[in-house]
Amino acid sequence: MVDDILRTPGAVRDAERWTAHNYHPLPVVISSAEGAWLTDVDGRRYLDCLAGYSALNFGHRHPQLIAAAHAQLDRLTLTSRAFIHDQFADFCRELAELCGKDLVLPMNTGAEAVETGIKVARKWGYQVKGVAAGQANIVVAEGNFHGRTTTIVSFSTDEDARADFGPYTPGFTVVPYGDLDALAAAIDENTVAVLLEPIQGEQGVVVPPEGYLPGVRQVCTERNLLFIADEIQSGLGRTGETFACDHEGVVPDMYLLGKALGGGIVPVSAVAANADVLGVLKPGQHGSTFGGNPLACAVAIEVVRLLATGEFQRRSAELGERLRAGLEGLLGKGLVGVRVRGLWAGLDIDPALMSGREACERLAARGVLAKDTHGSTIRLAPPLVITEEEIDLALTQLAEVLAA
Ligand code: IF1
Repeated sequence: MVDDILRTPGAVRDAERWTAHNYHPLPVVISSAEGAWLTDVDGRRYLDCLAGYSALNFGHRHPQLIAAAHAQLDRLTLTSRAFIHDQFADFCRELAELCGKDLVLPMNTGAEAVETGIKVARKWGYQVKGVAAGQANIVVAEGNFHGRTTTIVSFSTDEDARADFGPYTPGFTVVPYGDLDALAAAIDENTVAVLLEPIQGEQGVVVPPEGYLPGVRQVCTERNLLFIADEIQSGLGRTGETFACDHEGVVPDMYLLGKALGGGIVPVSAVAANADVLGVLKPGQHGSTFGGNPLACAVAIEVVRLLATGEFQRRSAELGERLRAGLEGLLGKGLVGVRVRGLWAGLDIDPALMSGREACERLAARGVLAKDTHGSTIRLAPPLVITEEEIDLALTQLAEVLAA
């Protein structure tokens, strides 16, 4: 069983020898991948039900994305933003149009998009809303995950992510997720924004109560503050819509995007917002060496075009219902909780049975790769190219792990 997947002790031990232990990976050493399938150094194949934490929504090495990368690699890879390049305007325009926003600010990692959103919201607060200098605060949710920088972990409620990284950045108010009254009560004259995941990923795919997101939208409009939606994991087709906010027809003031925007090939993130918000930034006030580079733009343009057809959103919605039916059929057979939105599921395993980690080790031994979040909760997030048969395979293996 689990020992079988330890047949690559050399490669696993070598990896652990030379790196900081900020992860506890499964002892699986991948060497190639295509679509929803990974192959390890011994030729064993695994169905990928993590998809790089939703960075691989289009599967491993999607032909259209790889072709765009190859073509750009043979032409131009980096200029810095000191100059313009011929992929830049198309990327920014097509992404802005996908978001229904005036402007896009390209960065690289999700955390950089979140940091950009925080900085822009604060500057907007001082220059547009008229908040007293240095007094801006942002309302965030318990159970949030927005990245690993010292400012972002300053408002984390996860001690593993936060402990011993102080002194912490002030200016954040934490409220219970899904509680609109608590959120409204936390707003004061210095509040410039509300920053939320429309669905909390790392917390275990926690979907807020119906009406919560529309309520947040209304409160932000009424109280003149920015609704910042972190769609870095929930966006770009994962939940069966382009954005998770779309499920309730909510349009945030800022979309924070990342992960799948880079097609699983290069880190690409972005902030999309209207000119009255992103317009507060003047030359020299924000940036990054690689943000909006030619290779990133060439790949991300194709990602936006894949999404523009609606095909991946439809697949996620339709196949998500098959996933939901299968998982709900396991309630009482080892699962005590199931939350599904499109091809994104949080499963609470009966803690008396096993931990999430143990379940993932047993799934790996059966050729299915997934990742636990906390305790006995695991997240399933396969590439949106997965087929019905592959979903059934994952469900069968899960049922057998739970029954064993
Ligand atoms: C890890 C999970 C964690 C994110 C949301 C911003 C970011 C993330 C909603 C930052 C990143 C990644 C980070 C990675 C594991 C994974 C993750 F939720 F997806 F499972 F950690 F909670 N907003 N999530 O989910 O984006 O800077 O990483 O590009 O740090 O272990 P990033």
